[in-house]
Amino acid sequence: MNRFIDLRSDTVTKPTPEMRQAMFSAVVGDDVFGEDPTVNALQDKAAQLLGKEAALFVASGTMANQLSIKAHTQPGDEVIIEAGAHAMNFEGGAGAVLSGVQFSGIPGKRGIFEAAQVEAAIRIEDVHFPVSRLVVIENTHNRGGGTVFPLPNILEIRELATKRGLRMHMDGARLWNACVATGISPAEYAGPFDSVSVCLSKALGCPVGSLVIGSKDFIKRAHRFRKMFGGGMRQAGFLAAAGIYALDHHIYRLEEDHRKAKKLAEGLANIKNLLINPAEVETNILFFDVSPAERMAQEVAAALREKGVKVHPTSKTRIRCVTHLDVSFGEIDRALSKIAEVMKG
Ligand code: TLP
Repeated sequence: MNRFIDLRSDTVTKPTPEMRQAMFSAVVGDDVFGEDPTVNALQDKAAQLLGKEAALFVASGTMANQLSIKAHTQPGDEVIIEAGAHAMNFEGGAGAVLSGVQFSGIPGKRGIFEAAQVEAAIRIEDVHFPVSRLVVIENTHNRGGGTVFPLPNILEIRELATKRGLRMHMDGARLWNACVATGISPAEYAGPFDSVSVCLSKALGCPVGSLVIGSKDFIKRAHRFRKMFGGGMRQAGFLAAAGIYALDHHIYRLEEDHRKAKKLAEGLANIKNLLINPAEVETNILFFDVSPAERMAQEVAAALREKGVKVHPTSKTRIRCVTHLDVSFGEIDRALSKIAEVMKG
């Protein structure tokens, strides 16, 4: 059988031969001593790209988010975040364990919320309440369906946050997709935030790596917590070299992944007994629902796997597909015909 068409996530992308070459020839040193020139170059490049003072290379998107939460808050603080956000739901309860914070999840429309909702969630000064400290925005929003957070909303939320003394963090695991979809630069998107996390390991082909980006003082605090969380790496330049290569060569091509997702969505819309609105597909993530067929997502995913297509069931009836570097337009066609076969029963 041919290799699997893997639509579970854009995290499955593998380094290209050129990226492997860049990794192979990286000049490295001990980053815990601050002496890895390739890590330093990646951090400088990322900070510059996002228009901030400094950046810190970390092992994962989870670590980037949780270090940011830790660096912005005190135990007992409350973090205002969208109810389906990754940092609240899919990071193993880390906010509670590592930072002692609680989350106030506000319902978004496919992950997007408004300043008025943040305002309603801010606690008044009273000993009974936790202290509202941080607003987290996920852009693009994973469970929302790869939705782009509109910049005007962000600017309104920033104005409110400044007035009410709140900090702002962006979970930009897929910020690159938002930038390519809108033409808004990473620096423009990052401007209103006190900190941003970005990932290199999603859709860009890197084996490992994320960055936390912010002011020099913030990064100094995050660096201390990275040490505490056990995340200091030594000759991490081999990984950072992949990141530099990805930032230079793999961002502009995300536009192709977005076209693949649209094509997949439009094809799915033609399959009976399956729910999807292709107009809602903004980037590389889409969800479809198999409830009209009275099928369970797990069972559909298992049947698809038998036919060489991997997808990600995310609830009883919802399935996620993500397009990326390692899936071609031809494979999208093949996946569509397999999905049609499986949905016929
Ligand atoms: N998301 C992964 C898995 O957790 C499911 C995926 O396949 O989408 N923020 C956002 C918005 C994310 O989507 C993810 C990863 C993370 C943070 C965490 O990144 P990692 O996996 O590097 O810790």
